Amino acid sequence: MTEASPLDAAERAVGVLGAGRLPEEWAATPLTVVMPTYNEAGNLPGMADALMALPLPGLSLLVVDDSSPDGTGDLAEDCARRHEETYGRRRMNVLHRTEKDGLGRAYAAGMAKAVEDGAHYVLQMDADGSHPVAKVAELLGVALATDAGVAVGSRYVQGGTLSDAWGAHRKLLSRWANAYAGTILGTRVRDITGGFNLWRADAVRAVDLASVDSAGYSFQVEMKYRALRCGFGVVEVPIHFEDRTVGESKMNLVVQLESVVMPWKLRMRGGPRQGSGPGAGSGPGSGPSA
Ligand SMILES: Nc1nc2c(ncn2[C@@H]2O[C@H](COP(=O)(O)OP(=O)(O)OP(=O)(O)O)[C@@H](O)[C@H]2O)c(=O)[nH]1
Ligand SMILES: [Mg+2]
Repeated sequence: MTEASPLDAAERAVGVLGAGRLPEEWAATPLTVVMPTYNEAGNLPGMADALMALPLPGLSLLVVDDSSPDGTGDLAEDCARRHEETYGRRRMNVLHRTEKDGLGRAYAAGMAKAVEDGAHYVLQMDADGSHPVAKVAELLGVALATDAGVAVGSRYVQGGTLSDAWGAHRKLLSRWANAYAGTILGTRVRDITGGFNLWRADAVRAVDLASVDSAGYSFQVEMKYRALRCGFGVVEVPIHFEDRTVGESKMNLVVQLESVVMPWKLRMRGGPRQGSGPGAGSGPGSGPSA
């Protein structure tokens, strides 16, 4: 695997981005943002508006709602209609699921549908405003410039920052969770637990979503590990991570426990071998360690 620092990759991409806009053909890349929602009525419309306003005509949004009691699913349908009127074409869709089934299952369903429907790239993004909309174009630019299978919006590469609303304890816990999973799995991805990740369609297909084990937050770790095992390049782009200001976290003890156990499960089980993916060995940035 060719090694290059994530910053090199970002710089190259920014070079191509010029004044911060992607070249026209790149901006038109079919990209689907997959956004799982559970009780995000206070956040979703603003997120959808901000995404639609990006200079990325190829971008569409797929909301995956688990029958939120606060009506997020209906609100998302209203947004989709409004945007259809504004842009003269359907740019937003909603996948309605019958019950709360975990963030991992919601992402798996949404990502599978996005690729099935023809997306060349799929972006995982939370609805709570933690992930910066302003970084979407850069992630796409970096992925296209570097041929990485996965571009991670990273809190833990140089230039990445965390919300000041996070106290020292929470910051430490997040760093520890990354070091824990990374060490057990032997990867050098700095933000392996992060949830703001851009996937190339062939990498999504290669990881085989139907067989992913994680129901909750360990989905992020399991997916990146699978991509590395398939030989895809993973590159990290620094982001600022904001704390949610509206709505409530869905983190609970069950999903936290799953995150503790999952790295051991993955390590024992192994997974698809490196070199089996079409992007094998070609990606710069943080690859699997030897
Ligand atoms: N469809 C669906 N979405 C979910 C589920 N659990 C969480 N989400 C969504 O996944 C995203 C992340 O959830 P959060 O509760 O913000 O989790 P987090 O970001 O790890 O935790 P905080 O830092 O406390 O916000 C949000 O958009 C949630 O609405 C679920 O079971 N089903
Ligand atoms: Mg959150």
